[in-house]
Amino acid sequence: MQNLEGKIVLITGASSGIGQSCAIKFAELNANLIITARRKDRIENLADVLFKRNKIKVLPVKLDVRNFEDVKKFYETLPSEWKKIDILVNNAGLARGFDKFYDGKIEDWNEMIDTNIKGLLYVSKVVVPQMVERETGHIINIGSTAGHEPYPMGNVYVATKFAVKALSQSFRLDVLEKGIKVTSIDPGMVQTEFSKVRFRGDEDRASKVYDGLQPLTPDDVADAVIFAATRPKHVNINQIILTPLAQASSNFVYRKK
Ligand code: NDP
Ligand code: 8X3
Repeated sequence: MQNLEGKIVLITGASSGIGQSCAIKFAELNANLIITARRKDRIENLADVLFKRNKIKVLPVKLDVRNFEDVKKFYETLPSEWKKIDILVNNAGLARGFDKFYDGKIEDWNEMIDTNIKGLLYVSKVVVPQMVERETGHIINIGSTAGHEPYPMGNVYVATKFAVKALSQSFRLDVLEKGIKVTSIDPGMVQTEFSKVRFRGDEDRASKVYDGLQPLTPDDVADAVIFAATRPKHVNINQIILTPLAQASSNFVYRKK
């Protein structure tokens, strides 16, 4: 595996799930990490663990990706040795609610759109110009199988992940001539805090989502991220779609009774 020693990796949403697993795996490859999320205690604890375990530099920064002024300030106030970010993992995201669109809540829609689409754009807007200037870098967006095919009651979440797919493809076209890589990692069902967040803390309902099948783990997804991030300079992984064995697509899941 390629060593990423000296590279700077920024991961959004590193306090849990896929983002946290990515941080652990990038640290194992000796990259230096900027880890962000809103839950400061979690990213500070993770930073401590990774610093002690892997002897890398880790900068935990509290950041809500929905607020452009905060995102701008986050980048502007980074110590200069941290500004040359080599790999950006746009992972922060969430689903809220599971309703027919006509029963959906406006505040849920806004939260998903503001986080999954606008947050990804805001972070990319502040981080990518230095990649363009240096003519190097890699943007890795976490999409979803939901960005390929809608599922009933997925509506607005699905739309945000279709948007992520469109943005990944658009970013690729826009930065091609600058030698910057763009990858979309599109998982199916991964057991993280995702369903707990979607159902606002209802653990019972959240665990039922994975009844009768073995879901992906966050490490499975992080492995795909690391694969994309460690290809030779001339290779761009455009997209990886990975699902549990029991899930053929967004809509087709086999559950053992
Ligand atoms: P988790 O809920 O475990 O993690 C989500 C992460 O996003 C947390 O670290 C959370 O941090 C962060 N986050 C949410 N909102 C914000 C915000 N406004 N600002 C900054 N950070 C935020 O879920 P997953 O690990 O599963 O989700 C990660 C990504 O993977 C998401 O984009 C999701 O859509 C995608 N995905 C998940 C799948 C699944 O089945 N789990 C499948 C396909 C894609 P904090 O709350 O501390 O801010
Ligand atoms: C998140 C997973 O099952 O809602 O993208 O499509 S799912």
